[in-house]
Amino acid sequence: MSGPLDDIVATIAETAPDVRGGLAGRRVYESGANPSGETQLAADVYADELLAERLLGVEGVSAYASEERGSVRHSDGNGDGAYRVAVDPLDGSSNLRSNNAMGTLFAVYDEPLPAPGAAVVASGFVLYGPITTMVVARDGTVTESVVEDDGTRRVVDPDLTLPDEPTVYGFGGRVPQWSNAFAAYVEAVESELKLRYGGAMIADVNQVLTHGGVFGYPGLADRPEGKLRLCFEGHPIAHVVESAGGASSNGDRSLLACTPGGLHDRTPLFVGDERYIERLEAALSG
Ligand code: P6P
Repeated sequence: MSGPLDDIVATIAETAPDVRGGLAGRRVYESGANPSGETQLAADVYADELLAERLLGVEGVSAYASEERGSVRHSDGNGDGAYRVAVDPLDGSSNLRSNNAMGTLFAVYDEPLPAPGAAVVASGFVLYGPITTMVVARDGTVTESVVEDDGTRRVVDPDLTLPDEPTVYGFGGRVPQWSNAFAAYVEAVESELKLRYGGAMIADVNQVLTHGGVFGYPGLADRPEGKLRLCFEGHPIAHVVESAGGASSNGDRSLLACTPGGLHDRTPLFVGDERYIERLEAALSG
């Protein structure tokens, strides 16, 4: 007997082949921009529309929000559903033109959006890499599956946990815009780990989940809040990584302890090995 959370996850998995199948013909930019002022690819809009329609049709879902939309869309039929889904339909879509990995990222909340991180009850992502995989975090456990062409899932890791031995790191933003404290932290990290940065958070964090290490996109001199959105990137990826035994931070505390003022608020974002997150917070606290 499946419940609403199972149905939400299944709907995203079943939509993944349609999203992936629609990428090739949608590498062109739309005339508009998303609420964060970023240019939109036709693929961004296509994935968002597919996911909105299908997720709002799930019994128990009362609202859908996405990085591509200015406001929350409420369902008609089941407006009193317990669950609200926040989605980054195509995280890293700028990688489409260079044919590099990207993904769909989601968080399910049991409070109205924008909600505190503590209201996240499930999270995960679909990674469109050489194969399509799906990672889901629920009830403290992270499951990794291969998503087949028909949208069914084949579990490949029923209990995905961050490797004890960290190996890789990846940090976004232009180096001249990093704070001196962050630059000093990175100088130590780069003497210990290997650089893996590909411009799509989901793919980069999946490297961390696979090989151990740390990923981040810091606050910058010209953008103190950083680039990534708390609702659509911070909360879901923090919920996944913390559920896998890692840690997250905005530089000061867990991203799941953060509450956005607005739906598209940005945040500095760090996830990965607890020891590297602790060192980061110490480095930035000075
Ligand atoms: P930059 C993709 O646009 C994204 O939102 C994240 O997926 C990714 O980590 C970051 O921005 C990449 O930003 O500045 O390296 O292009």
